Amino acid sequence: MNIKKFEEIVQNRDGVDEWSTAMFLYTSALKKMNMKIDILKEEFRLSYKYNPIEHVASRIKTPESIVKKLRRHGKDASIHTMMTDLNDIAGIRIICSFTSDIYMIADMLAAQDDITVLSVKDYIKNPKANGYRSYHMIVTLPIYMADGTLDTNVEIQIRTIAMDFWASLEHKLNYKFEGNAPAHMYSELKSCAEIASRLDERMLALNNTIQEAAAKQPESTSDPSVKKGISKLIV
Ligand code: 0O2
Repeated sequence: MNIKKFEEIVQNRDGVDEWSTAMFLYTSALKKMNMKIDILKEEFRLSYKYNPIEHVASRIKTPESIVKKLRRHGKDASIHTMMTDLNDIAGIRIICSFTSDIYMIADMLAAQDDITVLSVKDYIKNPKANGYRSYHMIVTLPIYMADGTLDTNVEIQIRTIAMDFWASLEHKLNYKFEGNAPAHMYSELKSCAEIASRLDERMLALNNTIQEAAAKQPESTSDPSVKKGISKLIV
């Protein structure tokens, strides 16, 4: 984010405050990202009869969470530091079926002309000590306003259903115990992370076997009368 340009734009607008303009930018960036993901999903459905994306969730970080994170980083709570120091004010989470889908989606988004990848954290290849796995990208994309263009950051988290299941429970545990849960709960969670990782590997291997078997089968085994009915419907 070009903070000087942002501040200039706000100054030139009578009666519009910094916070509303910042939120407008982040909300617009999320709308653009959601649209891009929707288009990818549609294209997959149309061209490959396959949907690598199970679901998508997006959110704007709450003011409380912004202040807490700035404090954690030893920064003062201001709109200026929020915009220069935090990359996840706008966040989008993409849940995929298989680990291979994660890398495919990440590559497809990174290849889009108006998306610039600022950083990547691959917690799948390098899981966190607590067992957290997910693929994180900080990207920036242009938001065209009436009086200028501002590149706006979005954090994209891409993970499988199993990784998401685990992360939700871990988040719940830390929220409930404010980071001080009994040790046995953390070790149980770590063990669950390993099971989730094995599950992802086995589901991917099984899916690959199914795909290979399907590729060897004759094109369709469906009932000829059903096929005839379909061809009547779709001319
Ligand atoms: P929220 O409430 O989800 O927005 P940081 O290390 O957090 O100071 P950075 O660089 O943003 O700074 O960290 P990172 O590792 O890229 O993590 C960013 C986000 O990933 C977090 O945002 C979480 O959403 C998620 N995340 C990272 N580690 C874990 C984890 O161990 N467990 C779970 N459940 N989620 C994790 P916030 O701001 O922490 O929280």
